[in-house]
Amino acid sequence: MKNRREFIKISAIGSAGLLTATSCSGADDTTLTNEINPVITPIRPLVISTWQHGLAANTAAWKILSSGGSALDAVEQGVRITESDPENNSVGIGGLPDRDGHVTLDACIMDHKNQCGSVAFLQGIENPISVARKVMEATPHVMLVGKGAYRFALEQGFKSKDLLTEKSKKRWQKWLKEGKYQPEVNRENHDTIGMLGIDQAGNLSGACTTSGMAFKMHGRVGDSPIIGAGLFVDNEVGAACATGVGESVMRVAGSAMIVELMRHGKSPQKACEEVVQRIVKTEKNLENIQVGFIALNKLGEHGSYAIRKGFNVAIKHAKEEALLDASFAVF
Ligand code: SD4
Repeated sequence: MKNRREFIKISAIGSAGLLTATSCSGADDTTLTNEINPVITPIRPLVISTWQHGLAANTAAWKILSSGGSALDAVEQGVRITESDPENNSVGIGGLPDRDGHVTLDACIMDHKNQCGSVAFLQGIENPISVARKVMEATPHVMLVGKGAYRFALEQGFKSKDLLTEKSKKRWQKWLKEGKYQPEVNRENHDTIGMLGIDQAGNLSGACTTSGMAFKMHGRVGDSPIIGAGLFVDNEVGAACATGVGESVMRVAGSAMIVELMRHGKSPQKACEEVVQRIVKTEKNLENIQVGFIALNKLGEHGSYAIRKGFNVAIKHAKEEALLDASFAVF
């Protein structure tokens, strides 16, 4: 596994070969400018996603991106892999339940035309990201929640399924004995998948999907389905998404803020750092909180940053496939 310093080194060497990379991928040779390189050729297509499970999700997304498909299709198909993995206990089937034993899912998706769709507090549907996409494409709304979202999913042909696996049920039963029925703020138990992609045409999209904080209060919804908090895409500028304690992300409108900072000239890395620092400055309960962000701009430049050690990011483009350790604000 490469650490960030090694990766930065590779990126710097790699920038000399970008023209080759883009012509291999069939992308056009549009040039854009940024603060470091006066003229650079965008790296695309490219996909970046949160945590180790992002590697498998990126592989699915890459199949679409590398054959000229859209970033929107890529991010949807990518995160579906994680949603459908019963061994992952933070997303889709196998997700840890709330304190009453219900698996409740949150997801959102956003494309390059500023269109977005979201579902929250959805139960019994394995792939909430695809329901979110249907909300975006087949309704005049952005967000459906709870029973309304479930009914809509069934109407759209999604199948109902029990999402509580034996493994997750056992962990919940153990928590009931030890957790005193108190929802826990935590720094470990959150591995949402957020994915950002840029396609050969230079269009950005993003997706974010989670079962939320383990053993949360029934009815609790985090940042992940909230456009602007868990995810934001602006095709003129870039895209960002979040993982970790959703309450902390929502309080700073995290992903929208990162995109705005990029609009005003910050690199994806600097923009992630600034928003994490805002959380660090204002959160009272910092020792129990982990938050990580990833960001991508129109040049294919990306960044990631977390409150504390342990957050990692999966990246894939024509020249590289890697899992990178994100840098962080506090130990
Ligand atoms: C939430 N942000 O529900 C989600 C949890 C998460 O990585 O990101 N896990 O607060």
